[in-house]
Amino acid sequence: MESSADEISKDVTQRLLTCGLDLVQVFDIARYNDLIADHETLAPLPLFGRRGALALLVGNTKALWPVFTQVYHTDADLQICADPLDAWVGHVLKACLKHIPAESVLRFSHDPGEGLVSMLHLAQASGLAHVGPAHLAVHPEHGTWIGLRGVIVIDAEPPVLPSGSVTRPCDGCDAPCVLALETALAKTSASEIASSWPIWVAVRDACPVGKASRYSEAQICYHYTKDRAVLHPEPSNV
Ligand code: B12
Repeated sequence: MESSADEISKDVTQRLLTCGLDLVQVFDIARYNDLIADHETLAPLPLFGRRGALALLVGNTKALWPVFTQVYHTDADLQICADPLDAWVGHVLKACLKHIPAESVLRFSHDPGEGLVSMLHLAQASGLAHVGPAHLAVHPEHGTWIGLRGVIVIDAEPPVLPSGSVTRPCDGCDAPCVLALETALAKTSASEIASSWPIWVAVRDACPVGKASRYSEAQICYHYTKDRAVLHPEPSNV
């Protein structure tokens, strides 16, 4: 008998939570396919011959950092990876897939080329977050302080969810993030973020939502610069 969306998503959510991947949004992947239908460079995700299919969007808040740095500290293989965070997320999600009792497809935020998925469109389609004017997903509780890691699409019936609109935390906001983004773009090109990251952090800080969810300085520094010096679990870095 086919496992229900509820059973599968509860099990996956629990497994990922212990790995610091504390945002799991259950939805119907048909909503993403509809949203990107007219997009020139994005391809639809599989429906397994169904009208809709169960999907789990996986992300994180600041909860990821202490878990990840602890694992990094004790895992020699991870320490020699080109991108340890992407590698670890890959390991965790692939391990999780083995427990799903149906055919599944996994896509990562860092997948390039033909495998590219738009995490911002996924955030919007799933209802996890609203895409704000500074091209960032804005979560109703955590604001811009979330990472979006991957999506699992499963050959199972999708949940029956209300078709109502996503919570839109940007509605009624005078969008201070736009000025911060324009300031950052005036000073650097987007490809130079690592060398001028504080002015890019200001784009996130400008958002009035989710201030309490701001990442630690070490987590911020790592995400913008990939500086491994901050990958240590000392109390000052978590
Ligand atoms: C490429 C990319 C970038 C490029 C964008 C270049 C461009 N002009 O498109 C650059 C290097 C600038 C960038 C910067 C950053 N990014 Co980025 N990026 C991505 C990535 C890998 C792919 C985006 C993409 O191509 N989408 C598909 C295309 C086809 O969609 P699109 O509709 O055409 O374009 C979207 C984006 O490109 C963006 N966009 C379009 N034009 C511009 C212009 C500028 C200046 C920026 C910043 C963005 C932007 O908004 C569009 C709406 O969805 C995604 C992960 C993913 N797989 O989605 C992360 C992602 C969107 N980035 C993310 C982050 C966090 C950042 C940074 C804060 C740096 C960092 N890693 O910490 C900065 C600053 C962003 C900001 N707004 O302040 C997060 C967003 C989290 C959130 N809360 O929303 C994502 C989801 C990665 C993740 N693991 O979580 N990024």
